[in-house]
Amino acid sequence: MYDFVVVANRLPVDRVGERWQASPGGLVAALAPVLRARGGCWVGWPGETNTTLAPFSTGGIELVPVALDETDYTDFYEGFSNSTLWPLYHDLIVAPQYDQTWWERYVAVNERFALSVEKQAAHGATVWVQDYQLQLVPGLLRKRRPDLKAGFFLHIPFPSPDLFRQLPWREEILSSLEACDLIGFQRGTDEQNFRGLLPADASVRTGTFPISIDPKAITPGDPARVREAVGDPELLMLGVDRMDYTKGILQRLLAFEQLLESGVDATLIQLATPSRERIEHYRKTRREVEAAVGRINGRFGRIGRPVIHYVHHGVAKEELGSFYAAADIMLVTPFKDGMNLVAKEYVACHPDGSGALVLSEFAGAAVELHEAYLCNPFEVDSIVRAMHSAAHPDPQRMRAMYEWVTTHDVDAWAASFLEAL
Ligand code: ADQ
Repeated sequence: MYDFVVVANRLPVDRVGERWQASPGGLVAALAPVLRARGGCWVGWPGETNTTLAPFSTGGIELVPVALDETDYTDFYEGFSNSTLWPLYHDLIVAPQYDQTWWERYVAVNERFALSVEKQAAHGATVWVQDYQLQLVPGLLRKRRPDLKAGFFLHIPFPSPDLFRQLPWREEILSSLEACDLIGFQRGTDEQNFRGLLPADASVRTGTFPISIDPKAITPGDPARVREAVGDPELLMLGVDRMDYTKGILQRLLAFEQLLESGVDATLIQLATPSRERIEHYRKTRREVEAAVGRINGRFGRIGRPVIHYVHHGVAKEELGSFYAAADIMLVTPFKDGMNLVAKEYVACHPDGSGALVLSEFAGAAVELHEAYLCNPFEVDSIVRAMHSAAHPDPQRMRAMYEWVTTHDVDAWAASFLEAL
């Protein structure tokens, strides 16, 4: 039995051959010390369907796997989580689908997670539930284990009340979240949107806790090698994203194309990790991005000198630092984003005031990183204007952001949430 339980859709592990290896990430980095100090465990899905595993430990963290079968994956994960909630909470960039069967699976899988937590949690334990896939867990725990203290953190945006009210199962989700001792949001706007759905005298505690990165885990590496590999360009721009329609990758490419049309000599590296590839909207996003990359390279590239270097697979964290450090301009242009850690990782790789960040007003990170070159990703011209400004950056702006990111790291984030809880 544990006094502290973190529950998230995913366990922080990946299978490497026959073994399970801790997968690096800010959340684990922040929570591992807390889990160790408080004798805690992490409940989650190991990332493979039809895999039933006994609890095990890796990297000094106790892990409790929850099994998902193929139907759970399609209806709970791809369906309700990523084709209903994800687009709804990102302000309908694509239309959410409302499907009773998916909802029923979402309920069933949330019950399975809650049951696993109940088994692991000691009397009076603190449970920290992560993200939109598990919004029913707090309500289930409150009913069956009123002794537990439950916190919930939403990593993605919370939509305006009018959008949220579209959801056929809005009452169920709201009443579960209201059972929390504390709900954390990325931005004040998310918190206000949520509170807008509650009666004025509602007693549930909410707060704003912008997530951050572990600056020690991302280091500049070898930027010269990256620049050399792409032909030592005059101006090097970079995009790093999951291939997701929320990230505004196509708009960014169109802005880059416009910049080249205006005679600016620049090269772009776009790293895109494959994501949710069985969902049609994600496949469409990929097709559009790849068509644009091909077209723009066809128009402006020369043999051996493409203007866009595009990679559609994950890049190791150790290597990512070299790309960040090499880039003169980082392009972060999501239509909507809870926070966007890529923006903060880029800043962390520029301690000397070099570089410039073009950042969407609609990323949670814009609240803290207001020294970035802000743009409206729905207006391609706005991205182009920000690119032009960022081509002649004021080093004070990057220094100010570096100072902020390194003093407001993910440890501080976890500590502030847990203290408030
Ligand atoms: P994501 O939507 O996944 O996260 P983000 O915050 O940018 O977005 O985190 C992505 C992470 O994956 C970063 O640490 C980045 O380094 C890594 N990554 C992205 N592309 C990569 C690539 N091509 N190769 C290798 N690594 C790559 C969700 C929300 C965000 C919120 C986070 C954390 O959507 O808004 O900031 O959770 O709360």
